[in-house]
Amino acid sequence: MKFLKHFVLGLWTIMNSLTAVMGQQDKPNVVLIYVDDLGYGDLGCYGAEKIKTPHLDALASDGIRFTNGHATAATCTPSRYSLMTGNYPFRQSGTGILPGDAKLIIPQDKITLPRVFKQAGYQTAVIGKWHLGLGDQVDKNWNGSIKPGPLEVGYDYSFIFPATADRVPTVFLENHHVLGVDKNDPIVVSYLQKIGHEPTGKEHPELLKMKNSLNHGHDHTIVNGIGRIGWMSGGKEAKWVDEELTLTFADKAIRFIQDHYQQPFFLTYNATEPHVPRMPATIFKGKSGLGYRGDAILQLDYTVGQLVKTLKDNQIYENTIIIFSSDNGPVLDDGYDDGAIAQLNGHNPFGPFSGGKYSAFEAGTRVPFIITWPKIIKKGTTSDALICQVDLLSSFASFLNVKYARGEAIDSENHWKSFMGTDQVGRSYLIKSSGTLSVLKDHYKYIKASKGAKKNNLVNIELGNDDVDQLYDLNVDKGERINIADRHAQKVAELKKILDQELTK
Ligand code: NG6
Ligand code: CA
Repeated sequence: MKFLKHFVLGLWTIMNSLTAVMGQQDKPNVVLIYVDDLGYGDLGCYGAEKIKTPHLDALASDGIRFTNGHATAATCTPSRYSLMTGNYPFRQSGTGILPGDAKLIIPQDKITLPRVFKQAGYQTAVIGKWHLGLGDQVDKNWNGSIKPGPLEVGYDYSFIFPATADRVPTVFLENHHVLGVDKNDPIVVSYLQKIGHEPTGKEHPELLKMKNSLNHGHDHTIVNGIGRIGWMSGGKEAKWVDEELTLTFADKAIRFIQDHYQQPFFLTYNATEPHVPRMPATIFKGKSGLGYRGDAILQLDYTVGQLVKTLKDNQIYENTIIIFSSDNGPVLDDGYDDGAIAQLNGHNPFGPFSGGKYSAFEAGTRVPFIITWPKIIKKGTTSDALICQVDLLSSFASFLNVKYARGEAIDSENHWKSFMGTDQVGRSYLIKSSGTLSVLKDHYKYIKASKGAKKNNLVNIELGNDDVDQLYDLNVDKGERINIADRHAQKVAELKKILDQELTK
């Protein structure tokens, strides 16, 4: 009897651990490729004809191409904030575009997207652009241990740059440390005044290999022949070479996949293309015929091809979910004279939409959105479901059976079925933040009246602001040209009410 009991107990334990192991093995890997300033119309699979993106087009034909996929905001930091926390950016102040020395804005004690995966037993890594702040204060020692950062909000490994490619410090951080720190040449950063003796773009424009656009700024410390926003001194060995940025990130990502192919992993690959300064690797320079912006997109496409190839080479492509999207819409001149306008050659990064980066109009937030999972998702489909990056957190939590406290990630909804292509509806509505707030519901778009500027003249983009309420019917007016608010007072009232309710949550 005693023997039987032991035998049964033993068998039960073995069975349990076997299912646990099987469970882990069955869990799909997840690679989130989150890119910077790529427009709805920038990819072949979204209608671009002047630019060739074969690897991204192949990805789209291997899964679902979404036509109604959104970031929550029209700039980087707020969109990334939502992706990470599952909250709209308007709920927390200080979520606008951050300087390069900002402190971390992601709460450390709440659920985050990478924490969902960690709690489900995944290995998690972020590689690429961060732009969510580092440390607990602005004033920090860049030569020591810098935390909190990605590791304190859910990643097991990070290889990042702090903010944007056009902001100092232009250095890589691996986990808590800047790479290439030299105690005899300490890195000092300031966003208040010039420090050190490095030349600036303002004083020495003759040293620039790429000119700044007039009045944008980007004329502080020169690094690698490019003027940046902010001042930096020291760190000669630590400063990156722009032409090597993507090769460096791609190399780290490929290694991460190779090292973790036997266990489930969540890799966030935050590409920097086609954000300024566009300075692709030499092999891509001049390749697109559209200037460095086009070349940067070719480089991005190539990198995606390399990541997919690595997954295939390790026989894990079939059971890997790849999510591809952009943090905000496109801009041509965002601070440097890089040929984006002069060599546009008829390319239309904005697709059928108005506005662009910084704008409340659709091109600001409606972005390419592709999901593949060869084992499960039907190949070559298109979905018009209303989906948003803020929902990845709740959807993966539900899929992986991860629980989090009520009151956290309050804007993140479970739209797993839409992400998997089995539901064609998606959200009932979405709030977007870009200066003013807007509500997207069915085919209607409401933009709240605002005193903000109508146009950002520096970048030549309409911001979508107006001092009266705007309502557009996107079914017939994707370009948001004909304001029908006056004729549809009831619709305006309905969407306004939704917004008011959201604002008091
Ligand atoms: C803006 C910069 C722009 C870009 C952007 C951040 C000026 C005039 N323009 O303030 O060049 O760096 O910030 O882009 O300073 S984002 O994609 O990271 O949001
Ligand atoms: Ca961006």
